[in-house]
Amino acid sequence: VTTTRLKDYLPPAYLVDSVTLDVDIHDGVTTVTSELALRRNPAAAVSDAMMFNGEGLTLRSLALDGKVLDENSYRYEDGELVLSGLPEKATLVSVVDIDPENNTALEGLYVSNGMYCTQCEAQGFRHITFFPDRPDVMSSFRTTVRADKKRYPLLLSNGNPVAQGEEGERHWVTWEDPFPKPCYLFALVAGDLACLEDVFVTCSGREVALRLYAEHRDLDKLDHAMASLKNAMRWDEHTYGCEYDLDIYMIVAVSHFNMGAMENKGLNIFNTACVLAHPATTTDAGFQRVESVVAHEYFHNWSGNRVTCRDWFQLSLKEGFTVFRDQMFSADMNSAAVKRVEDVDFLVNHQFPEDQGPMAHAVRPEEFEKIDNFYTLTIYEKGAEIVRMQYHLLGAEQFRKATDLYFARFDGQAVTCDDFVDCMQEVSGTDMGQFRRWYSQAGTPVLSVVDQVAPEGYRLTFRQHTPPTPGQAEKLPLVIPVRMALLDAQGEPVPLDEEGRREQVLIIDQQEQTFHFPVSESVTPSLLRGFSAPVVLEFDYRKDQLAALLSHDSDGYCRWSAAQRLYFAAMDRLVKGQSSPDLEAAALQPALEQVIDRAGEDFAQAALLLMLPSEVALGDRHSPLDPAAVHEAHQQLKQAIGRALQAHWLSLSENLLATELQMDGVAMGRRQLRNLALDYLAAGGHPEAARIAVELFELPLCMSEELGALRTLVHHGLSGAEQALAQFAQRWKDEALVMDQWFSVQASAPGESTIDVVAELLEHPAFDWKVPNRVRSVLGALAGSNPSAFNTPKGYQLFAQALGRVDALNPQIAARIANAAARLHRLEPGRQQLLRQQLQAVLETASANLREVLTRILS
Ligand code: BAL
Ligand code: ZN
Repeated sequence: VTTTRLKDYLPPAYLVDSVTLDVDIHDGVTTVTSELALRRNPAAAVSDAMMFNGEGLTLRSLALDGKVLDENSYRYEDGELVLSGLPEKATLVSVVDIDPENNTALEGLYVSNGMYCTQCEAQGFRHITFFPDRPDVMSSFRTTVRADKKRYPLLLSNGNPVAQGEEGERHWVTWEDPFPKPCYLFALVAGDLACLEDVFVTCSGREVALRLYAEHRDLDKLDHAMASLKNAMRWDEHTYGCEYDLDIYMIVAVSHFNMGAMENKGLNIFNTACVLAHPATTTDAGFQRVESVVAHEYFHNWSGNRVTCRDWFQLSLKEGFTVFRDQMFSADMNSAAVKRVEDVDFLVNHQFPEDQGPMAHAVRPEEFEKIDNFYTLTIYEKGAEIVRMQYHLLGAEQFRKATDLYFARFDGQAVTCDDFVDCMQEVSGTDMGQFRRWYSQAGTPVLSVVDQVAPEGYRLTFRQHTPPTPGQAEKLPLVIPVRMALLDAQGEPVPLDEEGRREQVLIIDQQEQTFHFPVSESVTPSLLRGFSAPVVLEFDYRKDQLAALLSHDSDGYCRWSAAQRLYFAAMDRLVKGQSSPDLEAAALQPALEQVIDRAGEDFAQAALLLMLPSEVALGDRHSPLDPAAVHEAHQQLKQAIGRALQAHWLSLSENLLATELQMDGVAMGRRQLRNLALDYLAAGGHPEAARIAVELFELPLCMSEELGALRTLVHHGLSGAEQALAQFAQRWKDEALVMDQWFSVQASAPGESTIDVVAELLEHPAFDWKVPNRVRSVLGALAGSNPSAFNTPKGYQLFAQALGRVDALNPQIAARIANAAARLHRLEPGRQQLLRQQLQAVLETASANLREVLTRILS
């Protein structure tokens, strides 16, 4: 195992100014010829030796400046080819054979449903040819793809097509990408695909051909991605002044894909799940995901491709920034308040737990074994929060000046997170020194707040503390912006100072700070508005204060957070046996009724406020964790709320029914609330629930309705569930993405007995260990969102065995799924021991990817 460390970074000895690739695809063997124009790097220490990465390549020949190299003139071992005695400039030609047909790891060049495609980020290019596979080597690429004409009529690569020809039954196309890029942005596709074509006219009047490719049967599922792409292109021009630069923009949908999508220059490759959308087959959440992922990959054209990362420790430079950009885009396209709550919900329920576990790392980590394991929520989501804080600290106008400077100064370069913050600092004149700790310090800060009403006014005292994380025991104070207001008895913000401002941003940059406000009445603090910093906020709210925040606060996040606090407190008491479910539901009822009464203002927001935090999130509050007790408490509260408000759930289930399909935000919000109401109705054991669910299932307007009904039937074991599952499978057997949902609904049904269902699903003829989406739909659902089934002896055993099987095919996916076991150290001793034994058995044969994750979990 080799550990790569940030402190050891050295610039490459040689640069590759240009690459000419020839990829000759034949059944059983693909031959790659590459010609690299090497030049000594003036920014590196003088050396005549250069290292090229190459893995799984069958080397046929190497030639330097036209002279064939014999085996004594280079060293090739452990995936590294080293050449010494290189002149100032040289041309290296290599010829290698590769085997894409048997590439189940899905890195480099591989085959998906008869189509050749690539995934090179982070280190896939080394599986295609010899190359310095590091992001700070940026080259212009000229790529020729050759293949059988009939079977692969479409031959794509980055940039613009510049030549093509035919040779008997074969043909070839040459592509040229004029923008220097690192090899992780290289892409190639050879296949027989359908195309949806459109045109976008950029702000300077250039016409860009937009081409979205998918299998012929999926051509009718590309319209939403196309609309999203055009919206994203326009938005980036308006918001960031970023104009698209090539003549063509292509997206290709691929069924076998490790990630969601990939931003290869001019030729994005997408997991079908993130690009195909049709109301009949895609849920509303799926539509929103397509919109945001299409935008995300498009935005990378500037934040990632034109300006890229110097090394992989800087991954959040492009990912955090680009997630922030896609979040703001989706907020502009939809309801900003709802979007913010959804993003915060995701962060606090998934990234915060990562910070509490063995995989905790800084947004700019110090070291890694396999970089693939660092495509994490911390890099992406926390990274986005750090950019968001800078946006708010500077204000929209200054922030735009800073990003203008960033793009102008570093265009065509590979840079660092510090370079990004430097631009913020330079433009604003603010010292960002302490702020930079957000990049280097791992863990979620806890901000404890107490208030005091004194004769001279109201006081808030803040104390910050970041718990230790693996390898980082000592923590320093961070800069924490706290947007806040003080609400009077009517829920109105009171003036906070002589100028009469009713909202302020307090900057907490020391361990402890107190702020005074000239307020004498009794107030409720509305803190961290808009979730102004990624911290855990502790304040001992009274129940009536939380109810008041939930009812009156104008800030969407604070309303949601108040609801979460109420739910968690109720369930915590149930876990500890301190209360009864009916008492808790009765106490919550008035506040929930207020939300329901106002649901018409924003259905989606109402649904977010009425939804209980997940069982996993509840479990994260209890240590040692007894998942069975947590499951019981969660079920009990849900059932009691189902009973207490059953008249509301019934009327929402019936009255929000639409008669005609609409796909706008309001219609989606209605469906979301309606599905939730139906779920509560079923949880409360209402006799009408099964009838309503079956009716909806029989005649749905769209997949959100159909799947919502199916989920309610299956998760509550209602009569008709078995038949609905059979019917659904029959109806959708040819739609892989819909069948993923069929698998996932069953694997996530709460309760211990689901583990037997999962065992059967893994044996189902439609289950395929080689398709990441299918594997995730069962194993991801089980381990990530079904704690009552997962945390059983059988659950652990099945999980571990499956992990080993996935790992033998696809190490990246195995490692990702293994992260679900990261709560091991929180479990009660009995389960902890069982899970540990199972994981240890897998460790013995684990790939490097899986080993890194398991070793951390088991340490
Ligand atoms: N760069 C990997 C996929 C993404 O974040 O866009
Ligand atoms: Zn990205």
